[in-house]
Amino acid sequence: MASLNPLSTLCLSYLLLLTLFLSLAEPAITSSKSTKIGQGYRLISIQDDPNGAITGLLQVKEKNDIYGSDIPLLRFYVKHETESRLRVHITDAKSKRWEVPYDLLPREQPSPLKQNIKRLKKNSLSVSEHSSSELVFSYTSDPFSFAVKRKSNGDTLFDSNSNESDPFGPLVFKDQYLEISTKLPKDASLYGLGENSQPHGIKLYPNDPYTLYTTDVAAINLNTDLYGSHPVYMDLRNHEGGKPNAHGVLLLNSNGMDVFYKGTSLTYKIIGGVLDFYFFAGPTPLSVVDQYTSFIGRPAPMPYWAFGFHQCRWGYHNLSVVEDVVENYNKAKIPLDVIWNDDDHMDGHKDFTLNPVNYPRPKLLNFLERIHNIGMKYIVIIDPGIAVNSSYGVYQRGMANDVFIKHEGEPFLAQVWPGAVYFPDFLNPKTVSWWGDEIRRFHELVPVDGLWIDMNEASNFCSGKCTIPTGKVCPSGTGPGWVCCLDCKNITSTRWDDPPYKINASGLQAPIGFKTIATSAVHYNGILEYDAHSIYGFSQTIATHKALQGLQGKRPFILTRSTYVGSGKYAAHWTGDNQGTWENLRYSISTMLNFGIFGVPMVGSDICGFYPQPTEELCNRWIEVGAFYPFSRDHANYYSPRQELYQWETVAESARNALGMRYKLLPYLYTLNYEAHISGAPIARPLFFSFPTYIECYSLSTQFLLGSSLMISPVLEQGKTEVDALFPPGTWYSLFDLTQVIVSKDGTNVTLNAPLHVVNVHLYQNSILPMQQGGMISKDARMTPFSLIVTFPAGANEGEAKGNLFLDDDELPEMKLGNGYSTYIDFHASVKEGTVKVWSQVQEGKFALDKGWVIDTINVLGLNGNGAIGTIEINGKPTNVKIDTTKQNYIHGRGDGEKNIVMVGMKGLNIPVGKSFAMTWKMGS
Ligand code: MIG
Repeated sequence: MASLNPLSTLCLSYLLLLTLFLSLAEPAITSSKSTKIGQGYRLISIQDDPNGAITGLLQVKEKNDIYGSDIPLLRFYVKHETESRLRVHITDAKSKRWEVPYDLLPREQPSPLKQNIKRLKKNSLSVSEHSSSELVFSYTSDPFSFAVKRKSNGDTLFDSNSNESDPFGPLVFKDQYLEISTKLPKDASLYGLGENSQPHGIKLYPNDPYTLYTTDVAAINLNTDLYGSHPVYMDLRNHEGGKPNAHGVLLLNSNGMDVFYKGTSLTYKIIGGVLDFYFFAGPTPLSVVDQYTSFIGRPAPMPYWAFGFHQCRWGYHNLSVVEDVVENYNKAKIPLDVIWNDDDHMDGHKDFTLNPVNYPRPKLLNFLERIHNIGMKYIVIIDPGIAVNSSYGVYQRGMANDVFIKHEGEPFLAQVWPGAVYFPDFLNPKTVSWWGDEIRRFHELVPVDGLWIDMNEASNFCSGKCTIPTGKVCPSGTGPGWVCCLDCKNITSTRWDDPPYKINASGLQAPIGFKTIATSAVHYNGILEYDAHSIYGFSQTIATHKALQGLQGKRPFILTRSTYVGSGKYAAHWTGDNQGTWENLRYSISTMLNFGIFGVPMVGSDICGFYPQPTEELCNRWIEVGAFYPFSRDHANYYSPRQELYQWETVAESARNALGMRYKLLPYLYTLNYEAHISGAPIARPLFFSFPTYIECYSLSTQFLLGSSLMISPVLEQGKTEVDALFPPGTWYSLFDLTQVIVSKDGTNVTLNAPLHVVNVHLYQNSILPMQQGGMISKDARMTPFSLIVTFPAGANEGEAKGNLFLDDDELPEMKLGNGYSTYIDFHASVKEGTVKVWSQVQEGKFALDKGWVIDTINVLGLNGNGAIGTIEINGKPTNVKIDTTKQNYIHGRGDGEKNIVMVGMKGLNIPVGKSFAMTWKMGS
């Protein structure tokens, strides 16, 4: 134990405290075992609703008092909101219940509850007949249940009907306990339900707990509720002989919940709100995220530099250290776009302040001017807790505007780094204005380029009702600051603090107010923290976005720890306090891929781990993975030794390789951001997004794709210099060495060489990948000439390839075509009987022409031949550019059927990116 670092000791004490707390608490009523709680409801009427929906009334069959008494009459409302989206909303028929606020997540309102409820006896409406929809709704009346089927193949996607033999019961609807289940076929692969570290990988694992409740639990983060809440899953099925089908299911509810996935069923147990289901028809994984994000909000456009590399750490004690870090990156020739400050720049850990000694403003401004001049950016952290300190302007103005969350009429008192704090209530419009004003003031003090919002689950070092102890000053700061020093009493007297059903909070059925805002605290308009807890970070993200957008007139960059359904429209996310272990390196892939499905594609984990200190080898391997995270940032804990990439010579070399490649891929990454923004397509994707029929990749969590065709197969284990990678059927080309070819006939595993500095990246056939020449900073890399890699199936007589490129002025708030500051290009290529064609179709080329961008190099891979080629014509004219034909080598798949293949490379082309071109030539034989 002596070797424990201070933070793990603190975390350990957190655990001990929690265990102690729990052993004193009442034994929990329920376990994870499913029990049938009641007899369910009976349908007593059903009718068409004027707006195209149908509504019905449900009457409870038999009341009981388990977890409170049943709501006697429910109203259900079903509507095909679009051809691919079906909504099923169930609530109390007589009174309004809590729902995710319609202004935070804009959507249709179900028709209002009727004052005079008529009990129609009509019972035979068939709502399934919405002619064009792929989703068919049906129900049973007694007990009430509903099902959703796929019209084209009759597949049942969701079915809440329970039989004697099912491990779940019928619908339960009480004020503080809602339960509903669905049957699932054995071969359904489910993804989503986070945020959760998912030790078993991306595919949901039967009987693993999935508890959704935003929580800061760094130390025990396996299979527990983490920082975000995303009650949505994608279900991918490939019934034997059939085609693969994917659909999505969102239960839009912000209350704490346990979701039990048992392989052939899934049960939600929720402690409040309503049942508001949205079914997304798919049928491909990409169309599911498209339909999902068209509903919850499309992913935010990111500025170009956000795809550069970021360096951060907690414990850059003064500005010279920060300057030194920037300098050392430069010396080590490792690219760096953004330098970050954790709370070290603050005065007494107070938001929006500067420490006058360690971060004197004139010096900081001078530093910022220097880095801004070369295109680098600067971001700092903000926590939601506002120091209770009468001489602190932010606090004074907050009090004057009455912006804080209340408890028994007084601002709710908590403790975070600055000591005693109050939490702003971002559901209050006055708070949103005040917050915007504080951000504006801060921006005048320090011209930051983005904001990092942390601790917004919300995290609190204390629990319960607290007061400031008299005659004692709470320590502020990183060490003892962690321990609660307020005088606090547990609150157990209300049904909000001590609800009848205990979700598996923190993995330990912890009280839901443990180390956060008491759930009996009150927001604007009487909204209870009990209901709004998991949207705290979301509401802060929206307020912060509004402030930055209004302020700079630029595209905001926000990094948030806590997320909810829809956060991706405003912000990027990092996966919080991970550990510097090989397991955590692996988990980072699953979490990243999940967030793509959640509509938050700009995501990454702390590279090399937050704590404890990584080994040198691990840090090498981590940058090889992290260089391909959509959001790529090295970050470390206060108590960790320094872990910037230049700290070890071997890591620096791996970083130059991997980040060097990232910086060449920036135009591709940025185009993927555009795709995400217009269609929800994740930037980093599980392989099944591109290979939905290839069942072998359904649970693959050790490799991933960037876009549709670039596959990363990293080393994730200690001591390994090879990696056993899965290659879905087709031809794959090594991006680091274009002559290395893998032909995977029906899908195969290939053992790849992966010495310490090597990460394997492969480009799939039929692709055109736009790249540039890289550099030390994205601003410079962005102005270098372009190159295209065109890939055909190896040696095919006939083949096609496609790719695209989006370019724009990345400072503009919107990312779109048609504003005069953007260009979009479709690249095409074909080969047929020895004739090769490569061409582009440019939309709105002016922007690219004005920038002077040119294509310098084109490499066409996988062509059948021995090396001789005919004259290359560009736009009908012969060209005399330098042409190389290079023999390509099969490292897998060479066999009788394989032909000799070559790569044709052209250099010095000088083709304007902004103008459509066409080139053609014949392969010799
Ligand atoms: O309780 O600001 O996840 O990235 O370095 C720790 C200090 C508070 C948690 C964040 C971490 C950050 C740290 N913060």
